Amino acid sequence: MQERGGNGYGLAHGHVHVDGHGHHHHHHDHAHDHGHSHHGHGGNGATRTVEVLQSLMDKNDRLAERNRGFFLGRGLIALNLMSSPGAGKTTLVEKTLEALPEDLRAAVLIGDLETDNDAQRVRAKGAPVVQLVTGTACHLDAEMVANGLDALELDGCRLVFLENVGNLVCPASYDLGETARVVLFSVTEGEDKPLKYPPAFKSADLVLLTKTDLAEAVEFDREAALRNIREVAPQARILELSARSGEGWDDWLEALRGYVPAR
Ligand SMILES: Nc1nc2c(ncn2[C@@H]2O[C@H](COP(=O)(O)OP(=O)(O)OP(=O)(O)O)[C@@H](O)[C@H]2O)c(=O)[nH]1
Ligand SMILES: [Mg+2]
Repeated sequence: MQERGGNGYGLAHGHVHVDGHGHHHHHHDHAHDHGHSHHGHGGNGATRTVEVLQSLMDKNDRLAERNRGFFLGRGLIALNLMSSPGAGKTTLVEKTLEALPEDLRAAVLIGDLETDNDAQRVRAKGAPVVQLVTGTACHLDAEMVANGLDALELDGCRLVFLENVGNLVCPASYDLGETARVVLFSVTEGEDKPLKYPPAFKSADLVLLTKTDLAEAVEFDREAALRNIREVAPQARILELSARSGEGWDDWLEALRGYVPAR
């Protein structure tokens, strides 16, 4: 286990869990983040907040470029998985690891506010995995990913899944240097969610409509959901799938294969 130090921006969150043995609680100050909540500080305070945020984002973009170079240099495809809590990110990763052919080995970075539950689930599939415990941060950032990559065994891997913190808002603002953004949206969330939480959808390359096996039980209005996704994310490809029934799974694996250039 290693821990990141402060970086001069008061952005000191993010523990890296490599071994899965519990977690340590250190109390950092969290003068970072929550990009949309800095209202009403008044006067100079507000100006200062904007400046700090701007330098934070500049720094993130710089580190994201570095991650992008790292991925490119190693021939790795990095997919940033975003969704609201429980839409099925970890389940998707688990089942994908089971289904991937030998020549598409994958490693996994997982961000959660607390616990390494997800890393344990993925580790059980035999893939290299690092849990990033973000504390109070509602997203992964490029620095956390860089630190996680340092601790990840990537030899022989072609894919890296970056499972973001469950949240459709904050993660969208942070470039991680990923190859593509994959947004999961489950049929149980309500068809209007893309309209209400557009940030993640707006930057998605691929939207996965998940848990289609539950569509009937929740009287899911497929046409309305697809219309809403297309309205907010006209650029995105949409796939419908169920990790439970296996529906749509071939298309997902084919899409993954499509991201990975032949060697
Ligand atoms: N019926 C059904 N349940 C699913 C499917 N995919 C995931 N689930 C269930 O949905 C719940 C949440 O799944 P996770 O994979 O933990 O979701 P997550 O997005 O990783 O959640 P966070 O990391 O907490 O944001 C679990 O109980 C899964 O078994 C699916 O395709 N069908
Ligand atoms: Mg998860």
